[in-house]
Amino acid sequence: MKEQRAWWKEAVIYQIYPRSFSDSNGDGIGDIGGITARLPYIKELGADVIWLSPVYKSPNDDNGYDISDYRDIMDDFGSMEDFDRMLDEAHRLGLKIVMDLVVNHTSDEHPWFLMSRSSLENEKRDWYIWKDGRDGRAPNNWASCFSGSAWQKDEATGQYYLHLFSKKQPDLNWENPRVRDAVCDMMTFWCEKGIDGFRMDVISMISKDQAFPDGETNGGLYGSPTPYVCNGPRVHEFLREMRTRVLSHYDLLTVGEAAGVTLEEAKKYANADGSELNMVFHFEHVDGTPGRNNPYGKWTVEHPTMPAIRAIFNKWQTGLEGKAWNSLYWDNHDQPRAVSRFGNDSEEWRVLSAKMLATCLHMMKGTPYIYQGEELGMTNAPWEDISEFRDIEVINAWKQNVVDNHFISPEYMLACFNAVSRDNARTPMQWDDSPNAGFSTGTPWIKVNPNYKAINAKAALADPDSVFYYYKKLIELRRRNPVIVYGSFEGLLPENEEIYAFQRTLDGRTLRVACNWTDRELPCGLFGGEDEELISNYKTHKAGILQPYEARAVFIS
Ligand code: TEU
Ligand code: CA
Repeated sequence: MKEQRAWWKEAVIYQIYPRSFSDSNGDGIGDIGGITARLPYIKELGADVIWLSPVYKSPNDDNGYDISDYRDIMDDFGSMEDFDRMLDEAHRLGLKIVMDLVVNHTSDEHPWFLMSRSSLENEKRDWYIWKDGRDGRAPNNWASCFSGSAWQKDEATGQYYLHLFSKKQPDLNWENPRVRDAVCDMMTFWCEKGIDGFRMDVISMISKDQAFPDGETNGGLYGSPTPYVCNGPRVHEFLREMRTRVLSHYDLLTVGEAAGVTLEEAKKYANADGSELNMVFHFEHVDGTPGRNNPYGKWTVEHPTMPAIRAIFNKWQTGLEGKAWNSLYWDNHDQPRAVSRFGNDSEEWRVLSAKMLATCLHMMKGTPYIYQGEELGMTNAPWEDISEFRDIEVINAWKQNVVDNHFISPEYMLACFNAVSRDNARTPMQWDDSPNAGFSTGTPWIKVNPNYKAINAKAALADPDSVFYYYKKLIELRRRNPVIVYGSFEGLLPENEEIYAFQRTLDGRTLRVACNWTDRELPCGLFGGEDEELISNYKTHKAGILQPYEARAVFIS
């Protein structure tokens, strides 16, 4: 099976979370000026595309994922002129820019919602999802992803509106064709500016089961909306419409964030026939462990095991082969730091295990995403008190589970936040060892990880053995070796609990990859004397052995 070539299959994407990337004016908040100044750094790394988390006008209830004007820039980040300058400069350097498209919901401060909530008769009433209550309570039992009910009663009319995220993020009603018109117009506005693609926020959730049935509670306080909002009845119809009306007119990278997506659904979203999107992000390797029946939802302190992670990746690698395209990621702004979660962030093993994880992911089939700081091996932060957190998910979960319901002990809740909270990804980018890690001359909006004196970009750029240069090499190898992009995938050593191994084959040439996920030496018979090494995180090898966290990618003869 010959894969069709495409630039977005060959590319590597670097994700920027603007608030935490680089502050150019000393107000403690990262901004567009900061990004523009740092573009040469991304160029040096070798990434081809930047995915920008939202930079639109927003009251920042959820750091920009609550948009009040899709055609303007957030005051904290700068102006539209600043944006245009950044886009020009990126293009001049040969970097593409992919925008975050957040259209499952808007901010409650968006003029559309202000009109919609004003009266039952307003022409925009039907742009959002309004329902009468049931016996003085919410229309159904659905939980919001950010704790509490997914419904908020609005005093002006006495009806409830749906918000699958915070109550300042009301869900748009995609059943209404005027809403779809407005979204398409807005997307065209950005495409005409010359942007290079869209990462579509929770795009799997835009079509709701119109019966709005109660969800299963599993003994919890609220029911799960997942089966009624993820991969809903009309989602593929809506995306095909979007393709016809907007996407097909431009040469874009499109990636859907697809909470709740299954392999079968992904084959539709990312169909190789190009009818919907280029690829989707699935969540199985980041929230499939320790398992969906955790009474505390996502909150856990457990480390996922390699065999569990491998089973998930291998299923997606072989399942989409020739039918759809994978996206590959460990880290993003919603996840804890990969080296802390999947690797080993101790002083002894941090660098080796970060390189091992990078090898494992970048040698798989799909388009790799790197999240700011991942290329430095940045780690989770030590959180000592609830007051240090900024994420609405953490703040609401603490209130619901600890303060209001005594459902989770404060000690355990804090341990869970240390292990998996999103703020681990949102501490400022560590540029150098000067105050605030060189992120800002003011007071950062969120605390800086105290390990910045050792872990920072300046130190990495001065050290040829750094995690940074290892990522740079992985990206270069991808450019020179089509087998990394287009080769078929085959899992190896399926019974081995500690070595993740697989191989890729193209035009009769086979690249074999083996990664030791432990801090011990392990026997491994996958490599022989004649092999030609592509990359490894060790300079010397031991015959028949993988050293602690050793990763190797080797052409076999
Ligand atoms: O995330 C949606 C989503 O399903 C999860 O990543 C979710 O935020 C996380 O699992 C909570 O535990 C997207 C954005 O990436 C996220 O930052 C936003 O908060 C969310 O949508 C709402 O726009
Ligand atoms: Ca700033």
